[in-house]
Amino acid sequence: MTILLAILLSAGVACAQLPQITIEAEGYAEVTGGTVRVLDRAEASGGKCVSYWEEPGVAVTCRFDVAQAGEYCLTLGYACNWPHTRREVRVDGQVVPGLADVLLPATGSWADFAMLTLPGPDGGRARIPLEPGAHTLTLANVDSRGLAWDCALLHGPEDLPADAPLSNEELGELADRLPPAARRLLLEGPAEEDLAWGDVALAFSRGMTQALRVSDVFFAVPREWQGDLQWERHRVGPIALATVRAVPEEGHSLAILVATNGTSYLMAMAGTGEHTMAGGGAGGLPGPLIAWRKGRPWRLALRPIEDRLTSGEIARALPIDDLVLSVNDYMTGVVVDEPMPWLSLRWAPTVNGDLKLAVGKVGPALEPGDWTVGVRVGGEAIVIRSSRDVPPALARFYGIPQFEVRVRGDVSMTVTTDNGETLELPAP
Ligand SMILES: [Ca+2]
Repeated sequence: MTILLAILLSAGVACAQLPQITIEAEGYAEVTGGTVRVLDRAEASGGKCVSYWEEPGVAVTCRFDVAQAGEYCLTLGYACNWPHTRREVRVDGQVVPGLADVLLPATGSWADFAMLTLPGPDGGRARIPLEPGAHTLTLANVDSRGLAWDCALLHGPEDLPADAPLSNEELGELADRLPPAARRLLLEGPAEEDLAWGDVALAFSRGMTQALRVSDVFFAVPREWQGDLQWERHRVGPIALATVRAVPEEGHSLAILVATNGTSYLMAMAGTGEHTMAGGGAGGLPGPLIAWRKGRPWRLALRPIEDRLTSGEIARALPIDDLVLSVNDYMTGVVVDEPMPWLSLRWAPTVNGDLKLAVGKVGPALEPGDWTVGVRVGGEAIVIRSSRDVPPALARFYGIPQFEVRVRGDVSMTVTTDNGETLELPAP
């Protein structure tokens, strides 16, 4: 899927999407300063890569053609079993400013090929201005270490073949496309009106979750959600709770329970009718996804996640950096193109009569130990609140249907209705 992320290149000037140019290292035109060997590698693009060029100064030059003028980003495909290696990057024989000594981190083994978008001097990505016509790309060995060079991609900034470091300007432009609450959390951190505790911060707008930051990973909902929404905050033991209730459409109701112990995040959704989560899906945790690495923001490439989801490799858990998103049923993922690209993860709720429940978790684990909340259903509205507020006996006396929701430390859940019906949600 084409990712139409129209990041502005410079103030007030929108960049037309640039075509992606693929250069296979094994199709090189010239090798100087030494020799290389072309290896067959099934994991590599085109099934081949260039390797065995440990001598200092050996340089591999490839030819490529540009059809459309523009400032291109450069992504290298390679494998490296050293802790890292270094290469000088030249275009048309000239060293690209900032790319005289590019660090290529280890990929795990000589057979593990990875993509790296080369960083630029502003903290973002390197930009290489190219005019239409024939050009050359050269990689030169500057540290006497090996490199299995597979390919190079020249592409516009809207393309994300790999995770990309963002400059402060790019981060600001991305934030400007988010709702105000999400923008604030991204750029300024949690505010007083957010649910914030430890590594977890949630920003709400009109009661709806708009953004989530867990440790160094940021999620955001890129659109406002309409509806009559209310939310409250509680504490149950070591767990902070935020509850949201809504009537998104006539005849439907929705409740969302957000729980955090400061390092993990749990979201449980209960609803009637078609709606159990904003966006129309059974459950979701939308993007865009940004992770801070060594204090710098990186835009996470959506394509690999999407491929993994659609290929069935992702069943109930998705690692994002050092965090894990897990749900109570199988996930699906789609990249939604409007109004800006975002990744929507969805999973099926467990159904019992008219009540639907789904639970998802971000983080390694919630603090061990049981805790309990009550779910009160009054008319079309569902209220999740601390069970201590409405004792079951009192609820029965007033004829208020009630659900007891027990969320265990492993994030499995049991929902018991006042009729004694029990609904089990396995741990994600
Ligand atoms: Ca190749």
